Amino acid sequence: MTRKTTHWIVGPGALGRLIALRLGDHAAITLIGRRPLPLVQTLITPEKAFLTRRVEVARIDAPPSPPPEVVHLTTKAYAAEAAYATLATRLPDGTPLVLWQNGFDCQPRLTARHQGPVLCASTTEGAHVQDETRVIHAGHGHTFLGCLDGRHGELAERLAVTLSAAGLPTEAVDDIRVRLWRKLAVNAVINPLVAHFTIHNGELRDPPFRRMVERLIAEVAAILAAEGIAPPEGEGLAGWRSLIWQVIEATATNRASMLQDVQAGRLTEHEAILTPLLDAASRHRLPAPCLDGHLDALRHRAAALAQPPTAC
Ligand code: KPL
Repeated sequence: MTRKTTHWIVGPGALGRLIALRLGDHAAITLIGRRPLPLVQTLITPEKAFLTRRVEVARIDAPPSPPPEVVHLTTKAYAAEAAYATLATRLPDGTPLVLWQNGFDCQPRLTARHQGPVLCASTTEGAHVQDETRVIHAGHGHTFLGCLDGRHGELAERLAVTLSAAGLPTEAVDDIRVRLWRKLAVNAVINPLVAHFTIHNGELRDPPFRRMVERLIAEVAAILAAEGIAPPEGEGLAGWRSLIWQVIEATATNRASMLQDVQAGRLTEHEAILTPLLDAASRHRLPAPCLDGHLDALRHRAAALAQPPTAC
């Protein structure tokens, strides 16, 4: 019998648990978080099947030994560097690290900081947590995997095979930076609007929101053109319009991740998604008033969340 490789999955939110439960039959998995989770976890598949598995769980300040062969960091973008800092001293040099964060913020810093190969993942798998023991895999997606500087192609290929065999179709790519920016573009247009207006993605097609979507696409397209990032199909503004309206159509009934975060009273990933665009806008002296307004509003909300409630 071939020995299973050991994967640590750090960040037991929806994505982390989805990966853990899918990978569980193909690798030895430990799910690592700030607090212990119940050992028996269930994944409800898009086909409504129940996949129940016993998983190894551990606290991030007391990870198990021996060390893993691969670490998947699946925390929200804003928590990734703190989680990494807690773990880093326990990882032997050379341990491969896979970053599953949205946006384009912590990835270059963690790539520079980690003493070993770092791959970034960009995924359209949709999952949300139902409770402490159940996670819903809402829709099948596709994952791209690659290193920001184009190295470690063989490792990316190997992990893509493992993830694909586990039911998470994954492709190793040598342009992950472009893939991350494309997802960021989609998220920057859809997420702040649906979170602000508390609407499903499909409602963005309706008259009052359509114009707002178009204005955001125009800002994002100009910034990405200046950064040399092309849309997957078509060119310039037309290509970005086609991509973003396709995603809105395909995810019409979704409650986007940022809306889910707002409704659950959690911090949102606005910094990882909007700040890289606005930094690029200011580097290229491009106006981005709509993106700027959304970042401002989301920062105000984050600041209010951080305040202790006042007695009244
Ligand atoms: O990725 C998403 C998210 O919810 O963050 C989109 C594409 C907006 C789908 O809801």
